[in-house]
Amino acid sequence: MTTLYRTCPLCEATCGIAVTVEDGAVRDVRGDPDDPFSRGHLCPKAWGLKALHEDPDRLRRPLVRVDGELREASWPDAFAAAIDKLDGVRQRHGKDAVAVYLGNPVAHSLDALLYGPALIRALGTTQRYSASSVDQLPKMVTAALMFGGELTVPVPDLDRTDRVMIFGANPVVSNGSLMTAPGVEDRLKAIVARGGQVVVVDPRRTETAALATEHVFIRPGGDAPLLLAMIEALFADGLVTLGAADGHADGVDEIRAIAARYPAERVAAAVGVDAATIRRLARDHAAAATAACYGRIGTTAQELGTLASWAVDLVNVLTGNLDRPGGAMFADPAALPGRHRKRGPVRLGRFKSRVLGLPEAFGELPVTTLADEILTPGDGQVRALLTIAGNPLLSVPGGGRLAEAIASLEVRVAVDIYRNETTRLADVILPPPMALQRDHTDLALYQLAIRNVAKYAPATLDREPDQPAEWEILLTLAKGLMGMAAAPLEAADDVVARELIARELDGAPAEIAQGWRGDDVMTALGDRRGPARLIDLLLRTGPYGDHFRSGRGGLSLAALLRQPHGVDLGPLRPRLPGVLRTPDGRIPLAPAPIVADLDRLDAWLDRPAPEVVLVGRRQLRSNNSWMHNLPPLAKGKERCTLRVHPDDAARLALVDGGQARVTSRVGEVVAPVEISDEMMPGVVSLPHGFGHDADGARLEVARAKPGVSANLVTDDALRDVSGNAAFNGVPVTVAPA
Ligand SMILES: Nc1nc2c(c(=O)[nH]1)N[C@H]1C(S)=C(S)[C@@H](COP(=O)(O)OP(=O)(O)OC[C@H]3O[C@@H](n4cnc5c(=O)[nH]c(N)nc54)[C@H](O)[C@@H]3O)O[C@H]1N2
Ligand SMILES: Nc1nc2c(c(=O)[nH]1)N[C@H]1C(S)=C(S)[C@@H](COP(=O)(O)OP(=O)(O)OC[C@H]3O[C@@H](n4cnc5c(=O)[nH]c(N)nc54)[C@H](O)[C@@H]3O)O[C@H]1N2
Ligand code: SF4
Ligand SMILES: [Mo]
Repeated sequence: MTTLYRTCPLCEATCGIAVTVEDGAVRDVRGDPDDPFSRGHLCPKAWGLKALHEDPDRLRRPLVRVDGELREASWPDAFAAAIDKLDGVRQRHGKDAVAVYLGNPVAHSLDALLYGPALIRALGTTQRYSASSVDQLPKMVTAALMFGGELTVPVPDLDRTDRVMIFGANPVVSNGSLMTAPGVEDRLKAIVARGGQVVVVDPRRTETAALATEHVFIRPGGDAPLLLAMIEALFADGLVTLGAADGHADGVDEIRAIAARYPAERVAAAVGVDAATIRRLARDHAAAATAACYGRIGTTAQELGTLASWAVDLVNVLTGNLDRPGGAMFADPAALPGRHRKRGPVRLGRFKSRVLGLPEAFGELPVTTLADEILTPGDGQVRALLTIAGNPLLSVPGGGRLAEAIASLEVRVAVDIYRNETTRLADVILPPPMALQRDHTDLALYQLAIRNVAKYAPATLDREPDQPAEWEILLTLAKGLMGMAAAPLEAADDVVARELIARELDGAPAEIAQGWRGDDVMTALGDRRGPARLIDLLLRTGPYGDHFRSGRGGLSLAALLRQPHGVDLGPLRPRLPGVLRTPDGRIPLAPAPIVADLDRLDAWLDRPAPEVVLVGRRQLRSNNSWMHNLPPLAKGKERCTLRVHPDDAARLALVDGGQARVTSRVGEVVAPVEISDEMMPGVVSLPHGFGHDADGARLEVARAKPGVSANLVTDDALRDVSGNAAFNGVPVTVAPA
């Protein structure tokens, strides 16, 4: 038996785990007490890793559709089929006829993060989609416009703050998002224990609200007006101070003028919070020695997501809390692609979607319009879909129409570990190794961590015989689509490495690579291949790196591998103005594209509130749509329930344990009712990611408790200005079924 250390990749918390392995089987998964960040913390989902490894439904060999049936095939045959089919569509209909969708696990996969871009370039399509546009796109837009980078997102400095205001997040269950903080529940409790305040603003009295010092119900969608009213109160009471942002931020007067239009008394009724409370929240926030404002999926996946995300950071800036210990700070990760590169101004909407004319953001189109692009005939119609670690059929609003659309395609190829609701329709499924069978570091999440840490783990378990690594799968597809199927994989990997080296040297100060050229760096990186080589490069050229100098000390992959529990790089440090990547190195507080969206906010304020709206809910033993097939997580009582306030239940004649029919513009579902005064009256909550009764899927455990897909009811026409889906605040009618 050996125990190997790594990081759990199942959510954003990055808990260190100790995996005990015997004869290629997982004996045990425990929290790693020596992990400097998580110190042994673990949630029940980590156990899912053992179950995931053992799951007989998890795919280990590729499947290719022959005579209508998905059948096991050899890897070379499956690659050839995938490339041939995708290329066939390109030949017949052009490059834009192939759409690609990247799902959430990509953010947790080193392989996919580093090699996905090569595949996307090889596809050469503008039909690019990802789970970003059903998730955090509004925050990416505001971070890019205000701070110059779409992941330059300030995170609450939880361990030192006196007060955190949490809008539309339930970190006790989700374990934190756009805020990497293992053991977040304990960190929040510690704030309360040291006499600080945790304030939760949510239409549901959540598990996080239960430990908070204050919970405020808010009408879904009301965050932007509420926050602007808080800002108005800050100005009115003379409480605005810029702190560390002073001298770096522009547009304070414009913000004052904007906020003046939204006094608490104007927004109170619409947001469902009385004016005195709004004014007090502003005063309390300003009075705290340090404070941070934080918003998550309830503030992004809603109609006014960009405005809400912007207003969250405005409060951080205007209370002097941006970039101050205890406030909202920027992480400084050890490995970060493109760190030294100069950036031009962020331009959104460089191209538009074909059917609805929706603007691209960061090279992608909103996935809520994927069905339109598939179903609407004409030049540029999408005829093939490549999904990588995604289950859009259950994850994207208007799932009913999307299912029809995906079924109508000429070709579907999936890189996925399961034959699930989406991939059951595929012509080829290429299954990568599971999480424990690959190298891991958190390239994306350490950019959002509340402490700077670094860690790298090689694969804990062997792959199946013949099974390529995920990066090899992606790169094999890439070179095949570039007409270079016969070229050796090593050569393609060298091209990827050389490109990344060029990118990292671009703009890098001379001392970082001793003035070396790309060839010298390539040589210095030695024999490693795949993600390991690329991470070595990023570590060594980063702020803690060895800069390729022996004797300097500092990080390299070799140095990190000697510390299997990870390395603590200390609490977050102030980073203004160096962290700013805006063209003028300043913070524009009132970017024009955001300000222009205030018209929609005005309309929202004036619009009568629907009688009932639907919001989402996450659950500890679940992970979006894909961990419902793991027995230790799936056991227990029915979880796909509709939570309803007692007053609503009485009015709508719903009984606890009875069935309710939820109907929206686009569809309906029937779900069991749970009556609970944790809900705000007029708001019902249904988790997403269920609906596991589709024909042709291979998810036998999940099928036993299928639940229904919330996204049969959420409306693909409801969007934020960024294009992000608004599945919070969907008008619905609810009746007994
Ligand atoms: N109504 C409603 N809808 C929502 C949300 C909501 O709150 N409410 N939340 C949204 C959010 S925040 C998100 S992020 C999306 C998620 O949307 P998606 O990313 O589309 O869906 P997931 O359920 O995360 O599915 C992940 C897929 O990746 C596969 N997978 C798991 N591990 C790996 C791996 O290592 N490699 C590969 N190649 N595949 C792997 C799984 O089998 C599964 O098919 O859902 C969104 N949809
Ligand atoms: N256990 C578990 N952990 C997960 C996931 C999971 O599925 N299960 N998914 C992961 C993913 S992909 C993500 S993106 C994160 C998400 O992380 P969180 O954002 O923390 O997730 P949620 O629990 O969905 O919390 C959203 C909250 O917003 C509230 N809300 C809805 N509408 C509004 C609104 O208009 N305003 C306000 N203020 N609140 C509103 C909801 O009631 C809910 O409590 O979680 C990640 N972690
Ligand atoms: S909190 Fe997240 S990272 Fe930690 S064990 Fe649970 S799923 Fe894994
Ligand atoms: Mo997400």
